[in-house]
Amino acid sequence: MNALLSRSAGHGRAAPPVRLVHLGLGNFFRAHQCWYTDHAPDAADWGYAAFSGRGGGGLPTRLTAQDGLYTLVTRGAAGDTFEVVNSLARAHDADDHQAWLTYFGSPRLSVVTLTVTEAGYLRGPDGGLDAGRPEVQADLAALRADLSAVVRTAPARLVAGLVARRSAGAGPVALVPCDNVPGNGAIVDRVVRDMAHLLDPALTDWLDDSLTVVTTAVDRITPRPTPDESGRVRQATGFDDDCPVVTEPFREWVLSGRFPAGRPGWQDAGATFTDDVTPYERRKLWLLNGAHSLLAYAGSIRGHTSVSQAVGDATCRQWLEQWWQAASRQLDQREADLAAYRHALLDRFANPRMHHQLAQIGADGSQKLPIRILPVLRAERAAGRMPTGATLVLAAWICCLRGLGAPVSDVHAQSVVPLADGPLRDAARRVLHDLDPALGEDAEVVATVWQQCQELAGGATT
Ligand code: CS2
Repeated sequence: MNALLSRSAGHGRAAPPVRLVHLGLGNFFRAHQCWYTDHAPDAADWGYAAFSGRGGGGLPTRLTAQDGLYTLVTRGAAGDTFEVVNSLARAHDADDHQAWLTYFGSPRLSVVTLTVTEAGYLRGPDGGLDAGRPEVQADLAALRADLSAVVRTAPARLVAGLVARRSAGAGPVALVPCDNVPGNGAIVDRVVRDMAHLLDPALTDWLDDSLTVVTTAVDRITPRPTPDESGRVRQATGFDDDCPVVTEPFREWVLSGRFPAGRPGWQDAGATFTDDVTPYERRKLWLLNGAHSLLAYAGSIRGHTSVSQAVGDATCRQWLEQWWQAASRQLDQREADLAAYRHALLDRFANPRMHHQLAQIGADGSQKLPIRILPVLRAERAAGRMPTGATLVLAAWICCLRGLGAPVSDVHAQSVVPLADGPLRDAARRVLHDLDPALGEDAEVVATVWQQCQELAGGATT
């Protein structure tokens, strides 16, 4: 008979002591930060307590039933490898706020990592915390009444934890955002300080002394697992695992910043520590994520459902090369290094065993395109060029908003879908204007996007 993963049955090792907290317990965290921690030479000293974000979907309960253990399936083009990851000591629901506060109040806690998505930071147009939002107001009111009240937004949860830490005299701590957005450290620093200031301006001095915020670039393609994954794990390992994670062999973690209370030896597990993550971050966001978005929209319009299918289509490949040419012109690395990176990306994308769904990548274009595509488009326009590889991504997104290709799933669907409605040229101008007013006013960009929308719609297979 098969057995559910459990530490007492000898699967995995003893749970390491909790010295790390994570907010945003999901597949990426388990394939990335947990994996690096488990592969550090001092892994036995560093355990994670992870909390689900909004809508945890029962994952903490399933993980707790397995003592925090889970199988990481590393899916190469030639086959799978299976390993039980040991670093997750405790898994908690988002609402388990007392546990959150208790960890923050412990001097053993050294590092808090985060994957809450860009939308989770609740930023307003000036980049700071959008204090006018009802959920921010609700959390502030709750904290003003009771500092240990249950709060729901990421900034409020962090500030509540930091207040508990200050009260307990538990010492300094590092926050390590691992969201796929440029300058994630500065973003978190700003919203945490904004929230803290609104709650109690006197917190600022303590934050100056006791909080460091690290900036990171993260990479590991981790598709949503399919329901048959547990069956494959059982067959290969003999374990019952209710929540395995599937990921690719490649991984990258680049970090910049200070860890005043220590950290695991992540560098010995392959993480890179540097003074400036910007070159890594841009290369990844533009060449990998920009290409992903291109394939998600243009590839789905051509009838494909997965990245590997789309990248096997000569037309998509041609568009991909056009995008990469434009993006590479704006990157500082040596051309040979960029060529090698693109070559490796093609192998990663073409992995036929990954089944990375275009619909998953196409979600939240309103959040992703401004950081993946627009910096390149703006820089190319400023240099007097028309980067058709960049405009095509926007054209394909507009077509999807109009009902072709990948279904729309976007935090801002309510405002953005109506913009894409009506006569095509006006729709294109409105969507571009909403992304960046200067783009909506650039007649050549509007004309190019309009033309590309027509071509895409003409060749659509769905
Ligand atoms: C993808 C990313 O869903 C998406 O938007 O582009 O999740 C991508 O797979 C990761 O950034 C890879 O590290």
